[in-house]
This record gives sequence, C-alpha cells and structure tokens, in this order.
Amino acid sequence: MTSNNNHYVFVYGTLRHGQGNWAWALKNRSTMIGYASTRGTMYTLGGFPGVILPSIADFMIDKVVYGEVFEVSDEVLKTLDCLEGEGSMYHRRKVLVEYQAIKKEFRSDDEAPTSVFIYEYGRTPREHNLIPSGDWLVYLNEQRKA
Ligand code: PCA
Repeated sequence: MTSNNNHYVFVYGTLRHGQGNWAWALKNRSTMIGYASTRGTMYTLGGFPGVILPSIADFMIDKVVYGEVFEVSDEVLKTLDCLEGEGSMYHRRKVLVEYQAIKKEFRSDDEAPTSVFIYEYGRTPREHNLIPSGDWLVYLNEQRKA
C-alpha cells in the first residue's frame, strides 16, 4: 500500500465499492473504513449521481445520502479530483458522516473519521431527477427491475 494514506472521502456513486470507477481508482489503492451517510439530496445525472449538500436555508430538510468512506493517499485524492472535475463539475467539500457499519480494523466510532471529503455536484439538477432513497445502489437496482 502507499504510505501517506491520510485523506478520507465519502463516495456515493460510481466510486462506491463494486462500481465502475471504484474498480480502477480505489480498489487496491485505498482502505474502506465503512458504510456511512450524510445529509444531502441525490439526483441522477444519467449514468452517475450528484449530491447537493443542505444550505443553511434547508436546515429543517432531513434528506440523507448513503455511501462509503475510504482512506486514500495524496496521489489517489488527486486522481479523484481529476475524475470528478474538482472545481467545476463537482466541488470537494467537508461533511460530517454517520456510520452504519464500520470495518473491524476501525473498531470504535471514535477511531473512524467523521469529518470527511465529499464531491458535491456543482450545477443545479432537475427536481424530477431526484433519487428519493438517497442511495445510488438502490436506485440502480430499481432501474434494473423496471
Ligand atoms: N462519483 C463520485 C461522485 C459522483 C460519482 O458518480 C462518487 O462516487 O462519490
């Protein structure tokens, strides 16, 4: 493994465990910490999703999005920034996550980082593209059945 694995990223779409971008960008190049959620709203943009984080004005809206937290090196973080079009298509921000399940190596909630990066979608999605479950894998599964 690479040495300075000191960044934590919450992924919710094509970077999720088992998905296309995970396979080349994260698999064997990162450590999965666990399954987590954060406050936000998820939209489909076609073959991938975008999350919009709550603004101060939506403090009462209780929407949640699901994904996984990975520990990555400087090098992998740079790859992810490139992939996500950091600064235009997506903006890398810090969010607080809550864990649903933590891998054995990170036994307690205290050890698992709760302030982590996320790629927030940088444009305005269409309301009819909302993913009510907030879970890209649930959404893909529903599409398969439809
Ligand atoms: N890739 C990033 C953002 C959306 C996407 O498809 C992710 O999985 O978090």
